[in-house]
Amino acid sequence: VKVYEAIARAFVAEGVDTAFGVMGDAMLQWYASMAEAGVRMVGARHEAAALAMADGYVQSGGRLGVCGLTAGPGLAHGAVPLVGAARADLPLVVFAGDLPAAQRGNPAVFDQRRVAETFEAGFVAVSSPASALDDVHRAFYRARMDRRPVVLNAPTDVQAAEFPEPWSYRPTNGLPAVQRLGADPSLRGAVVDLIAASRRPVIVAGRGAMDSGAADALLALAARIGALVATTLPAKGWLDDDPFAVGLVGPLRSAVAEALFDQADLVLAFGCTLDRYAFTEGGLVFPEAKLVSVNVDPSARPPHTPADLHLVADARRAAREILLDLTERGVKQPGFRTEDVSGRLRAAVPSPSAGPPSAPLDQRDVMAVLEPHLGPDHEVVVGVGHFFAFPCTHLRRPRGGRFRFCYRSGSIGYALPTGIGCAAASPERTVVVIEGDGSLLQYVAEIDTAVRYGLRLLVVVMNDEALGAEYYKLRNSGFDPAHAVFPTPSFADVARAFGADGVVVRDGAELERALTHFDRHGGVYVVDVRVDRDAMNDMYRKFQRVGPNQVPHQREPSD
Ligand SMILES: Cc1ncc(C[n+]2csc(CCOP(=O)(O)OP(=O)(O)O)c2C)c(N)n1
Repeated sequence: VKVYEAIARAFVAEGVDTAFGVMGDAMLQWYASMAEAGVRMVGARHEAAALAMADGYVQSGGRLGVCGLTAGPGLAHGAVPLVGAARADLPLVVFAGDLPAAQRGNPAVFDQRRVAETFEAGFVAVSSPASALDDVHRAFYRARMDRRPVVLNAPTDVQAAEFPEPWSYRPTNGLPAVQRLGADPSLRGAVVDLIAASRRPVIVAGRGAMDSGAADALLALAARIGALVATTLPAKGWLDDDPFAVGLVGPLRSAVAEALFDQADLVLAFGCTLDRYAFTEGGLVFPEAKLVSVNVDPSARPPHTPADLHLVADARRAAREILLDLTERGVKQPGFRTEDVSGRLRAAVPSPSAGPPSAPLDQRDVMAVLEPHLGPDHEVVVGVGHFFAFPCTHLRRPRGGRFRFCYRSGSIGYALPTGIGCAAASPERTVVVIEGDGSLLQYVAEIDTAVRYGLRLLVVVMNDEALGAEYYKLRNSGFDPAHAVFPTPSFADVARAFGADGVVVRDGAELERALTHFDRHGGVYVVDVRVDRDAMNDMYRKFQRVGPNQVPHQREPSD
């Protein structure tokens, strides 16, 4: 048995049944050994896309992801989604074939350790045939326990050596993923004091709270202390059933939330990294409030927003324990939960997009037509660009369904591959990718991958025939925005060329017909929606100080 086969067997022992990658000299025997051991190998067309697929697979399936990349340009191509996965705390093992040191001068020799370090991933080298399984074990252990991508560097000379039998491997997949750390009781006491002294508290829940299953605990706590309930973007819509839910924090917060947040005197942030987008971008979100952070791992990335108190604890456990403390001390207060606030949240907010859908479509209207097509089995993957704000502000999360975002490296282009990873992880669901035209063209070849693996995938292209983000920024800085206008091909033709299907739509009725077609027929379907290039999103309006906040309050999702 060669070392690459022994390693592939260890991956299988770790419970890996699907992996993503692009083959190359430095890892093709491992790739083939994985396939022959029964692993579904999803061969992408580009390494960055392969890694983004693994990211989507982890996000959607909640399981560790695996990606195999070759030496030199292989891993380097994957660098940007690697940093995205690192910042999203995703457990991933990247099998990175490498050339032996003796091959210096070969163009495919890149320093993989430095790539991993620069792009914030862990690094484990397979240093000898005898240590190979220990090295694999270390990579999986660190990926799972640190919740981060780990580059498993495997030089070809070590891979091709005979494995010194016997093969014996103790997998890490039985390790408990969630450990419910409790908070230090005296610090908890300090939080209870802050709550008792507060009049207008807000609970902000992030992805960590969602992962810990803290919904009931947080809503019970919020009810007792009279808190408004808000979420960060990754948890968008998660708690919207609560009558005092006010939607997102950050620059996409609604007008009514913004006015209420201005009055908040205490924020309890559960499972949030306190990043700049959620709390400070576009002006302080909670200008008057004390801030308490509850997070299992406060050291992963230092918070951008300073908190007054950090509880190192699991969100669900901490919320329950704080609630018990409050009950014991007899603290119960109306806080923000008054008739007045309730009335403001129930008041209808007129949609700023006017009248019947007409060409070119306003992106808000696209969301309105799309929303009734989404149900509990839908996962909506949103890319990066000017269009990004529209699903955030004008599309509600389907009850039970999910949003997935791919903004953590700041890169455009990853919604399609991330969606492919989601679809591979969760074939029982329907993945809807919302992507810009410029972004989609970066990894458009992955339509081929989606077709080859027979996925069910709807791609909604918000096609303004421009790099819309740049279009507005050029205009704002006094340049001709036409520099950012790029006519596109018909994405319906592009889809058909890859063996998928698609349609170009220019008004609401055509969009409705296209979505109904996909609901009935499935497959990989690309809807090229021609949208109004000049309808600015609310985030840009905010950053460019164009009039008052018009983001509507999104009430609980429809059934
Ligand atoms: C890799 C990368 N290149 C460039 C950018 C800068 N950028 C941000 S948004 C954007 C426009 C994307 O265009 P499109 O996908 O059509 O969406 P739109 O902004 O038009 O809605 C660009 C080029 C980036 N974020 N990442």
